[in-house]
This record gives sequence, structure tokens and C-alpha cells, in this order.
Amino acid sequence: MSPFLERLSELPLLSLIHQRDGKLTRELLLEPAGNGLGQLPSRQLPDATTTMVCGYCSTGCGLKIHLKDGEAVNLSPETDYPVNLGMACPKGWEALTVLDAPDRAVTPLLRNADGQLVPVDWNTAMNEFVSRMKWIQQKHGAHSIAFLSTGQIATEEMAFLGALAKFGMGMLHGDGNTRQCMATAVVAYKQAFGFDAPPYTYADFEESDVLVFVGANPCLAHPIMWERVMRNRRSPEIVVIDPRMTETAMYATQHLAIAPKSDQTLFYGIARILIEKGWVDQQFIERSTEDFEQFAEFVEPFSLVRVAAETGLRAAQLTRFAESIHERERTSLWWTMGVNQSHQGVRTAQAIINLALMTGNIGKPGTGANSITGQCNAMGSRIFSNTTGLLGGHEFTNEAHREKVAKVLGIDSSRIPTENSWAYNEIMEGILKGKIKGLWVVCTNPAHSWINQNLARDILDRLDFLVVQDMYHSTETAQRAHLVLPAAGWGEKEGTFINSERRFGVLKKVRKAPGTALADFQIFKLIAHYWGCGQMFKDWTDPAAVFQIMKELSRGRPCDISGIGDYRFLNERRGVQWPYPSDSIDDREERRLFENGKFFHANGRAKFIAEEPRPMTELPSEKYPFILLTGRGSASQWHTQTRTSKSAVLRKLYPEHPFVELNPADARDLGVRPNEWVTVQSQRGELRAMAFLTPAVALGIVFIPMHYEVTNRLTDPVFDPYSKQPSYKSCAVRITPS
Ligand SMILES: Nc1nc2c(c(=O)[nH]1)N[C@H]1C(S)=C(S)[C@@H](COP(=O)(O)OP(=O)(O)OC[C@H]3O[C@@H](n4cnc5c(=O)[nH]c(N)nc54)[C@H](O)[C@@H]3O)O[C@H]1N2
Ligand SMILES: Nc1nc2c(c(=O)[nH]1)N[C@H]1C(S)=C(S)[C@@H](COP(=O)(O)OP(=O)(O)OC[C@H]3O[C@@H](n4cnc5c(=O)[nH]c(N)nc54)[C@H](O)[C@@H]3O)O[C@H]1N2
Ligand code: SF4
Ligand SMILES: [Mo]
Repeated sequence: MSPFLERLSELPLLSLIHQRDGKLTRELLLEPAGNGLGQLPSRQLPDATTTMVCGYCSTGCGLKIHLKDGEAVNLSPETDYPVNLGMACPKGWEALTVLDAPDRAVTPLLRNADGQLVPVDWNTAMNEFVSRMKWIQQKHGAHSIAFLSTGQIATEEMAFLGALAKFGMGMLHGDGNTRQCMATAVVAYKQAFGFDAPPYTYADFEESDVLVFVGANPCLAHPIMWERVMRNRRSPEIVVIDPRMTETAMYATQHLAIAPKSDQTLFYGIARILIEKGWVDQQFIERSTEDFEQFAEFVEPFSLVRVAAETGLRAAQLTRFAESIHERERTSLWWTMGVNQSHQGVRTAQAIINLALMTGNIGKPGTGANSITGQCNAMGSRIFSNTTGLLGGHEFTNEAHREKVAKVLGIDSSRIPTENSWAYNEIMEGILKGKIKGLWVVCTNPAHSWINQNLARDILDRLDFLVVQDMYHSTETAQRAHLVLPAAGWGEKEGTFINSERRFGVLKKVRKAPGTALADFQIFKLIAHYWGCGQMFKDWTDPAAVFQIMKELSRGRPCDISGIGDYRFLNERRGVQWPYPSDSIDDREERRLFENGKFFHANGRAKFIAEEPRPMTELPSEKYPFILLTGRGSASQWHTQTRTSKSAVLRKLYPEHPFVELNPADARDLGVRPNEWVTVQSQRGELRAMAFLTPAVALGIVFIPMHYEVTNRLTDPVFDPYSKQPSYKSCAVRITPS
């Protein structure tokens, strides 16, 4: 039996670093499915159940909601949903609990002359919103107001926000937190495949012979996807490429502890080995790709010696990795933020795509160059948010696309911008330069999550009018707002999410929102009315009606969903993956793209794209000798913690205060003892954190989870040139005992 299978029975769902008696410890919880964590004591006996998808990560698990008189009283993972097969992680189990919290925004809040946020009614809030935004537009031009949105509201809500802001209110600039997250994958796929199209289905986790995880820690970040990996019965080789010995790496058969940001070099080196040995799929290359010859020439200088030196890996590790891909039939390559959040994210992602293309590992079971999305509806924002792309997988710069969208929506095509929006970082710069004066922030918390926080907060504070639409009034961004609009959250409204494997899942209203909080959809409707463009959205009566509009928008595009009936249809089918066009219905429950070897470029071919790797922008120096990586800290913390910190169960599962992972040998040199408070400084800011000594980080590398308000004080505002995605995972810091 393979060592992997031998260990299967002892594989944990959760590995936790948490605080016990003031000390940080790492513990493994050995209970996979249905561990009962945080199951609510039934307040009342339920009399019915309904199924909907979870509102945290992009896995998109199905949750069975137990109802009493139509209101949720409890939940459990859905056993009959093709995504999670009866499993859920702690966040899912606790999803209802966090809806009750004393800091829920229950009424609009307006900042008064004394600088206090005071409750006002919706009429006042709407009049204020409209008059101040319009006043700014009159004074500084139509494009002086902008919005920042999210990957965590329903697709129908995203479509409404994007259409309202751009076609109704005349904005040009609007971007989302998905820029922090998925932008790199979007650009990489568009350039390589001709459309932003993650090709896989989750069954691929179970059907691969070799699974390669690059800059991904699914054990924490996508625990139920990881459970799917654990169900793989093909004795898979699991290759984890991560500078840290993460929870995921602990279960790898090959852990490549790569030097930060050297992945691109690594994959060019692997490509060279595969070419040199003739381990490529010549037939697939000839039939389905272009530019392979140039690529083969390009990787020539990436010799074993060079690649080993630049990645910090041993030559034997590189050859073994290449051999695994060759020897086993099916290889799937999965990447997440360790790739996307980099100064050269796009080319790194494409270096991964190139490996899949050259070995023919795409369009077949257990294969693929697979970007895992982050938020529950990151995919929705890619297709329908009207931010980087025009509604329904279209382009703003394409006249035929604009005409089509205008026709479906029954609007004049002159209302559709002919140019692309500024990216998130350009919007922030626009504020700094006084070009943007009004900002509408919906379902994201930039005063915690944006890079280089000291500057980010200064920028937000320069706005003439900052509106924050959130479930909680206590978020770091809401606290700086002039106007807070109280939003209903997951479980309190309807719509759809699209998960990582392109599956539409349904959201339901199983709770009343507190106070006068409204679903984002209703807020957009109100704003359209007060703005005076309600007529434009007269058919946008409710999310179900907008879903029908979305179907028409998508018609004929690679993401065509015109064959999906309605929400009931989605329920009955237990979610449906795009595409699902009305004229060629393929009813299989698990579908992958490119099965016919045809890609979305006009000539049907995928492109090999490569470029010389560039050095990291901020290298360690004598003054700042460590490289700081940031990312997810536990399965129980979600981003800026506005939601997860509201559950007592989840709070027990992670350290309350910031901590920094530090190699014991580095700690010895610095004179830092375990659990001691240290100061971490970069050129841009500093924070205090508790030292967690662990060999999981190599010498010279430290790690701090992103969930703490202070983390982004340190990060360096560097962006991938093609995707404009921030490089959150490398900057130089120093550490001093404090
Ligand atoms: N519990 C929980 N789950 C989540 C989230 C959450 O906040 N909490 N957020 C969701 C979202 S929006 C996202 S985007 C995903 C993120 O999911 P992941 O990307 O899996 O999580 P991260 O921890 O951000 O980054 C993954 C790994 O990248 C590594 N890394 C850093 N630099 C490099 C590098 O140069 N090369 C390589 N190969 N690796 C590198 C880090 O050490 C880290 O272990 O998680 C989703 N799931
Ligand atoms: N240093 C560092 N920084 C990072 C990262 C990293 O790895 N390292 N990762 C980046 C990534 S990948 C991401 S995705 C971002 C995430 O960054 P953010 O988007 O800022 O994080 P969240 O905490 O998810 O913010 C969502 C907000 O929406 C609110 N909310 C939840 N549901 C609803 C709803 O239905 N309606 C409305 N109106 N509001 C709602 C929540 O209360 C919360 O305030 O962080 C990025 N920042
Ligand atoms: S793995 Fe993701 S989708 Fe599934 S229960 Fe956990 S947070 Fe929800
Ligand atoms: Mo993300």
C-alpha cells in the first residue's frame, strides 16, 4: 500500500494553531466529516428543511437548513449535494450563529456635524446618498465617483450593482475585492484559453494520479476540497509547492519548499526536463495549441543547475517531480494565492498552464490547470459584476458586445462605457490624486484587507463621501464612513453563487434580517429609484427575475447558462455547472471544459505564453533581513473576521492576537523565546505579534495570517503588471524582541 493510503485513516480535517493558557500550540483534530463542531443546540424542534449553499469559501458546500415556522433554527451539511457529500468545515457549521451579533448594522447610520455616526431612516439615507454623489459628479465630473464590490454577494446582486453604477449612475470606475484574489487567474486564462475558464470539476480531485498544489493550502482554506482529495483511491502522488511546511504540505508525498516567488522558474525548468526527455503529448500539442516551438526554445536556458539554484530545491526533487508527471497517467495542477498574489502572478499561472498543455493533461478526468477560487462567489464577480468585464462574459471595448448587452437590457448602448474601469489600485491612486471623491464600498473591508494599510487608510480618509454597505457597523471601513447602509447577509436573502467548479448554487432566505437591514438587492433597487433611473430597472423586480436576464446576457458566450430553467431547476439538479446552453444540453452532474480539445481563441487553440522571470521587488536587506509571507491562518477565520469572530466556537479555534511564525534557529539568533511578543517592522509600518516558533517556515522566512487588522501595515504595494493583483506574499521585514 502507498504511504498515502496507509495514512488515510489518520488524516485530520483540521490542523490548528491556537492559544492555550497564553501559549500558542499546533494541534490536529482527527474528526473529518460531520464533527458536530458548533452545532447549535436546537432552540426549537425543526418542522422542515431546505438546502442552500454556504456563504464563505468557493467550495460551495450544500447546507441543509432546519426550519421552524419558516425560520432557520439549525443546520447540517447536505449529504446529497455533489460538492461536499455530507461534510462541512467549522465556518459552515457556524454560519447561522454569526448572524446574531450586537454589532449588526440594523439601521442606516449617517455621520453628523460632530463626527458621530447616528441612526437615520432609509429615506434620509437615500436622499443623502443621492444628493452627495450627484453633487460630487456635478463638481468633479461623472467619473469622480466609483465603487468597490466583492465576491461575496449573490450574482444577481453583483449584476444589479454593476449595471446600476455604470449604466444608471454614469460611473466608469468600479472594481472588486476579487482583484486581490482572482485577477491573475482571470488574465492568465483569458490570454491562454481565450476566455476566463477554470476547466475542472471537483471529481478531478478524486480521479487524479498526481495532484500538484501550488501556493495553495486547501487543508485550511478549502477544507472540503481537501476532503475530496482524501477520497482519492488511486494512491496519488501529492506534490505541494509552498515555501512553508503547511498543513497541506504535511500530507504531501513531495513537498517542494520553494524560495518565495521562484515558481515561474521552477515550472520552466520542469518544462525543459519534460521536453528534453520527450515526455510531452505531441499529438495534443499539434492539434490543440500554438506557439509550442517558441516555448520549447524559451525554456532551453532553464537548466537543472540554474533552476535548483534559483528555487532553492535539489536537482533530485526537480527530476522526481517531472518523473511523477510522466509516469502517472493523470496529472492535475491546482493553484491559489501563492501564485496569484505575486509581482509575476500571470506568467507564473501560465507556466502552470503550459505544463498541463504540453503533457495533454486537460479536458480529461483527473487533469487540468486549475485555479481554485477564493470567495463563495468569486466566479460570479468574474462573469457578472460589470467591473473588469461587461455583464455576462463580455468586453466593454467590443462594440458588438455592447450592442448585445444594451439590447438584452433594453437600454441605449451609449450608456455602456466603451473603456475598461480602473483597477482597484488605480482607483485608490485616483483618490490620492483627487480624481475620485466619492466611493461606495459594498461587502468588502479595504481598511483591513488592502495592501499597505497606513497609506490605504489615509487614502480612504481623503474622500468627500465614503459609503459602506455591510452587515456590521463595526468594520474598520464602516467606522470611517460618512454613511453606513445596513445589509442583510447570507441566509437572509435570495440569489445564486457560482463555486470554484463553475457550479451555480442557490441561496435562500431562512432568517429575517435584523432591524431595518435590507438585502443588497433591495438597497440597489432603492438607490435606482432615488437616483431617478428606476425605470431602467423596471424588470429587475427580484433576484429570480434578474436570473432570467443573466441567462439572456450569457447566451452564446462560453459561460452560456440559457438552458438553466430557474431556481427550482437549480435546486432539483443540486446545482448546475456552466456552460449549460439551451441548444446543447449536457446533463451530466460533473462536467469539465475542453473535452474536445478546442479552446476559446478564434482558431480553437490554447497558447503557450512565457516571459523571463523578474526578481522580487523588495529583497531582504541587512536592515530588513526576513521575507514576510501572509495568508490564511486557520480554517475557522474568514478574512477580516467581521463574521467569524462573532462565533464563540470559532473563536476558540484560533489565537485571538496576531502571531508570527518564525524558524527556531532564527529565533535563537534574535534572542526570541517561544510565545514572546516581538515587533515586526517593514519600511511601511510595524506591528506587535506573538512569536510562534516552528520549523514549518524556513530560515529567513516569517508568516503572519491576514486575519489580523495590523497585518497589512507591513505589506508592499507591488502589483502584477498584467492583472494588477497585489503581491501580498512577499516583503522585507525585521524582527525585534519587545
Ligand atoms: N478558513 C479560510 N478559508 C478561506 C479564506 C479565509 O479567509 N479563511 N479565504 C478564501 C479566499 S478569498 C481565498 S483567495 C483562498 C486562499 O487560499 P490559499 O491561497 O490556499 O491561502 P493562502 O494562505 O492565502 O496562500 C496559500 C499559500 O501560498 C503560500 N505562498 C506564499 N508565497 C508563495 C510563493 O511564492 N510560492 C508558492 N508556491 N507559495 C507561496 C503561502 O505560504 C500559503 O501557504 O482561501 C479561501 N478560503
Ligand atoms: N496580507 C494579506 N491581505 C489580503 C490577503 C492575503 O492573503 N494577505 N488576501 C486577499 C484576498 S484573496 C481577499 S479575497 C481579500 C478579502 O478582503 P475583504 O473583502 O475586505 O474581507 P471580508 O472580511 O470578507 O470583507 C467582506 C465584508 O462584507 C461584509 N459582508 C458579508 N456578507 C455581506 C453581504 O451579504 N452584504 C454586504 N453588503 N456585506 C456583507 C462583511 O461583514 C465584511 O465586512 O483580502 C485580501 N487581503
Ligand atoms: S469548506 Fe467552504 S463552503 Fe464548505 S462549509 Fe467550509 S466555508 Fe462553507
Ligand atoms: Mo480571496
